[in-house]
Amino acid sequence: MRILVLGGDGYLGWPVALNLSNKGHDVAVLDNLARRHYDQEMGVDSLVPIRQLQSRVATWKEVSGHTIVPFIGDLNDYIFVKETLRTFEPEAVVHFAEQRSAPYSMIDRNHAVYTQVNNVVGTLNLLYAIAELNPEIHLVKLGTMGEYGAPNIDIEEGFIEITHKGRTDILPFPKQPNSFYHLSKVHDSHNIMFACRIWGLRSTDLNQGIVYGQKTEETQMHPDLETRYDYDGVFGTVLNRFAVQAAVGYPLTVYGKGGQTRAMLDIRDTLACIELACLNPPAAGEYRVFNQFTESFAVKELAEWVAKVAPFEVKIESIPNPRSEREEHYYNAVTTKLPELGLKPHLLNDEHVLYLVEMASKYKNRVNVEAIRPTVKWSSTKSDASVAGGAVGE
Ligand code: NAD
Ligand code: USQ
Repeated sequence: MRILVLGGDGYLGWPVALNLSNKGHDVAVLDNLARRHYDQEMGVDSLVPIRQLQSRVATWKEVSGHTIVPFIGDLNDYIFVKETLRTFEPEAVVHFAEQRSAPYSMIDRNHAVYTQVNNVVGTLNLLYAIAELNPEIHLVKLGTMGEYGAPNIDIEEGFIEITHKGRTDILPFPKQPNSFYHLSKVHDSHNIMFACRIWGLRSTDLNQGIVYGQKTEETQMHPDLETRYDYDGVFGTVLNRFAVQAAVGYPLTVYGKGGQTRAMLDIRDTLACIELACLNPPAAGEYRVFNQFTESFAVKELAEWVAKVAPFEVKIESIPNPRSEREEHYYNAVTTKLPELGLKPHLLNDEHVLYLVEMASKYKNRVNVEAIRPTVKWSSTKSDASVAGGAVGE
């Protein structure tokens, strides 16, 4: 298939592009390199060194013989988006290209506005470009399990049958997201569902859980093919952070009680899910939702697991929660559609937790310990994150 990966310079987009290319698909990547600018804004860097996009693509050609075509530009630039689709003529577009950090979106008004404009307008541009140029294109959109929040009932896959005053309908599952970033994904979902209905587009909205890990078959083929790994208080995600904290002897930062339970998956399963979604497109006019995760864990449970398997002493510290979120709650989310399509998950085990800690230890000299502390508080409209002025792109 011809597949365009938006956000193809990022943590997930790059290894997904490599994987699809390795599987024999014709792949192009689009990215405005904003993620590299957020690093500069925050004064941090990926734990694992990464190369420039052009050099990654050149190495991939040398190592595999396959070509990945890079398009550098912004999804918010409609002419550029249309030109890219016109030039590459994809059958599927995999859309990772958004500002994806909840804390970043909560720094202050500038960062909230930037996040929502970047994400919502970028996706809207894409919907218009697909509708105008080729409505047959399958849009595979990265949403998030955080769109649902943590309701006191089971989380269904996108939709729920409701009987109200004797009448029954199947309706979108209620959304209770927990940051302006997560809200941007909800807004996207509504826009995509609407575009499918009015223009007959086809889309799969992948409500993905938190991804952990860094190595994939393809990224291990050459050091220049590595993907990024974030551990700082703004972009680092929970298990990836805990592995780095353990490696540098920083007490694991459990926010509040640590009973926050989240859906999660191994980065290798992200790759598999994306290919499964691309190979099995929905019908014209269909908007479908897959819950893309394999297991759920409470934050405290993850910290205890890291402490148990690390080959050195690890302390766990409950620190005041910088976020406004429930710290103990019911959580049971359904995921059936990706397993039905053939997903064979890599479940978390001691060996993999140990690998994460060992991988972090290998690069521990690159860790900026100052960047580990969470700096963004939900309760304040201003944070003490080290940012000067507005958000990237403003
Ligand atoms: P990332 O920040 O590493 O990658 C996103 C990429 O998109 C970056 O390279 C960035 O430069 C690019 N980008 C952002 N805005 C753009 C724009 N307007 N135009 C062009 N390019 C733009 O993030 P990631 O961790 O790889 O996540 C990718 C997607 O998956 C995001 O949409 C995120 O919400 C979703 N997701 C991620 C996780 C996770 O745990 N990392 C979990 C669930 C969902
Ligand atoms: N947490 C800690 N300690 C830490 C970091 C996080 O206790 O050091 C807690 C948070 O309070 C939260 C949970 O761990 O309850 C998850 O936080 P996270 O930063 O790992 O993940 P989140 O902010 O939800 O965002 C990440 C990605 C985002 C994606 C989302 C999937 O950054 O792009 O959409 O995971 S989901 O969580 O399903 O919404």
